[in-house]
This record gives sequence, C-alpha cells and structure tokens, in this order.
Amino acid sequence: MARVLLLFGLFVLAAPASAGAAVREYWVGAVPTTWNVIPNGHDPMTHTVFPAAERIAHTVLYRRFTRGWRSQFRNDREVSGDNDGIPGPLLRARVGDTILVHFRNFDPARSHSMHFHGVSYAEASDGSYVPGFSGPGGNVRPGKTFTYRLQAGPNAAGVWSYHDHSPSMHASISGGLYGALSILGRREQRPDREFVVVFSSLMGHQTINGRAYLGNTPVFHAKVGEVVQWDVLAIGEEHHTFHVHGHRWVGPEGGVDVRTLGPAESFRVRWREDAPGAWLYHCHVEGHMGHGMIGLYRVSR
Ligand SMILES: [Cu+2]
Repeated sequence: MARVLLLFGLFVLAAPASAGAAVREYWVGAVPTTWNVIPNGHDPMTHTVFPAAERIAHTVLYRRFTRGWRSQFRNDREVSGDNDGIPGPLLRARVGDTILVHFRNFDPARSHSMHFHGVSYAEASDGSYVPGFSGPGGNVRPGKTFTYRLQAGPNAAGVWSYHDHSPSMHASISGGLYGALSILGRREQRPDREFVVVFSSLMGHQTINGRAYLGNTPVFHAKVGEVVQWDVLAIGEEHHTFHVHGHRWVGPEGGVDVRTLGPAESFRVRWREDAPGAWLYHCHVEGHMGHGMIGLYRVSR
C-alpha cells in the first residue's frame, strides 16, 4: 500500500502542475444601481413598515457581463436565490486554475477596483490602492478597464470574498461592492445546491445578500437526500454568527451549529440534507437578527 501511495505521489509530482487546469475568464463591471434593501417594505415579525427613504439606496454594485462586455446577465438564481447584485457575481474555479477577471468601472464619479482573498497573484493584480506604490489595478478610474490575473493555488479550495480596495473602498463596501469566489478542489464533486450567504449591513439594516427581514432575504430550497453547500461570508465592521435551525455539522472539535465570522472571514460547510421543513437561518447576534439578518430555508421531501 505504501509503495502504491509512493508511486502515486511520484506520478503527481512528475505530472505538470497545470494538468487539467483551466483558464477561466470573467467580465465584471462596477455599475451604478438603485438597490432596495427591503423590497416589500416591512418586517413581518414586528409589523414595522419602512418608508422608501429608509430602504432604497443609490449605490454601485458588481455585475457580471458576457464576453467582451456585450450585455449584463443575472446571476444564477439556483446558486444563491435572491442574488442579483449583492453580493456581486459568484466567480467559480477549481484548484490549479488561472482566473482572469476583466474589470470595468462604469461609475462616472469615483475610482473602484477588485481585491481578491484566497488566491495568489503578482503585485500588479492585488487591486489595492497604496499611495505612491500601486499601479492602475488599485485605482481603476471612471470608464477604465483592468484585468486581474489570479491563480487558485493548492490551498485555495473554499469560499473567499472579493471587494473594492480603491481609494473609495470604505464607502463602496458599505454600499455593497463585494462578492464571493467559490473554488472547488481539482476533482471535488459539485454539490447539488450551493447557497451563498453574505452577512453585512446597508442603510443601517443588518443584511443577508443586501436584503433585510423575512420575506426580503433569500429563501433557499433543497430536497431531502441532496448535498447542500453553504458558502458563508462576513463583510464590514462586525462579527456575525451563522446558525441554521434543525441542522448541525461536524467541525474540528465535534458537533457545531453556530459558527462565528469576523470581517472578511468566510467558511464553507456541506451536508447531505435529511431534515424536511421550513427552517430559519440567521445571524445569532440578537440585535442583528432583530434588524433584519434572518432568512428562510425550505427543505422538501
Ligand atoms: Cu450578525
């Protein structure tokens, strides 16, 4: 057995590092947009009604475009449910891949950029503005385009955030200019369902994917027997605690049903679904839950 493993190891070492790896290209724009944090205008738990001025933001969001900027398309609703602007497009790859992200700034008012967690890149593709040091990738001016060249290295499997890191980063992130990178292992099976959950805040509400309160936040769907994958991220100023009713999973120290995330932290968890019902998922910081950070997860037989 040891010899077989050794031979296998030699084979892997001898194989070119890029064997089977792909080059994945995405076109992503920063686009001025109107965003409604509470589309139905109310919180059904407390019967609070929110006027338009407390829930509609004029902001800038990442949008995915077809090759060569021909047109915008909506994100895959099967992946994230209510996911059409916050977070930005889910960018997918596998370990070993090269990822080219062509970024264009459609905001006439301010510079923007894209900075990626979890992957490797040369300094020019860092996407961060460093006065006196950084190049155009950290400060993409209105109307300009920049291509970030990223490598999904051996430890890149998982879910990672990306966000604006230009001179406008604080205001831009507060307005929803962030998204997720989803990276599978070289030969890892895709799950049957992939749910992206980003905890953040917008206009004073505590949001999941830019929405607040039940009836507005994403409703995720699965069937008993399916492998579901939750890609959970926190962006912004606060810590959040991810909790799904009726479910638990195994972490390094045993069973888990709440997981804490600080700003820019992320984690991925999978299970095979075995619990039919209409379940809550939410941040368990009570004040966050009360200000909108709560959603519904529906599992059918
Ligand atoms: Cu929270």
